[in-house]
Amino acid sequence: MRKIDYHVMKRGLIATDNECGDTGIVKIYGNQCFIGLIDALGHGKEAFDVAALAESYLLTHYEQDLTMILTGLHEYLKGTRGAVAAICRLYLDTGILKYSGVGNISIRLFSSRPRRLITRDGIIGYMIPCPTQSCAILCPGDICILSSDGVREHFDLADYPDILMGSARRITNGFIDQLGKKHDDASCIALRYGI
Ligand SMILES: [Mn+2]
Repeated sequence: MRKIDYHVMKRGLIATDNECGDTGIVKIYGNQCFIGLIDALGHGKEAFDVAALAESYLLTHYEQDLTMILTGLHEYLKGTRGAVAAICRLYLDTGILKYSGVGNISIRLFSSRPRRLITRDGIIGYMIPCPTQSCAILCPGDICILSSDGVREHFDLADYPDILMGSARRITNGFIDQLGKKHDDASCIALRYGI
């Protein structure tokens, strides 16, 4: 089983711990690793409350099939302002990464063939398409980054030559610090596979 280095970082628009509408979790169990990043609509206390609800749902259902988790989360968040989320399951022995998501959480792989993993449009708790699951494969050394729309997505790696270097903690810090937008909550999960 290959090792991973990961880190979850969030920064609220309003600088108090209980007012960030973004949240993320990583759970390792057996030879699998579940990763989830949530951005509740808007920001402040109301968004925080929805993000906390979503996080509690993921923490109790992360072993389920990904599409089942999104369907269940959608039901669970009905009546709230809603959220967007991306969830992944990484198989630590093979590098297989299954992923699914609704709304604009970005999932990117930095590897020999950097690419963006596409998820579907919608708002969890309000309206979602029938969730689907896709698959990618990580090779040792590859880095997977999940980020909310509070983190600038379009940038040239040549302008940030160090941003993928060092520990997962350092990488998340770089994404939030150097690419974080000033007018939204920002969050990022970095995972380096096979260290
Ligand atoms: Mn946002």
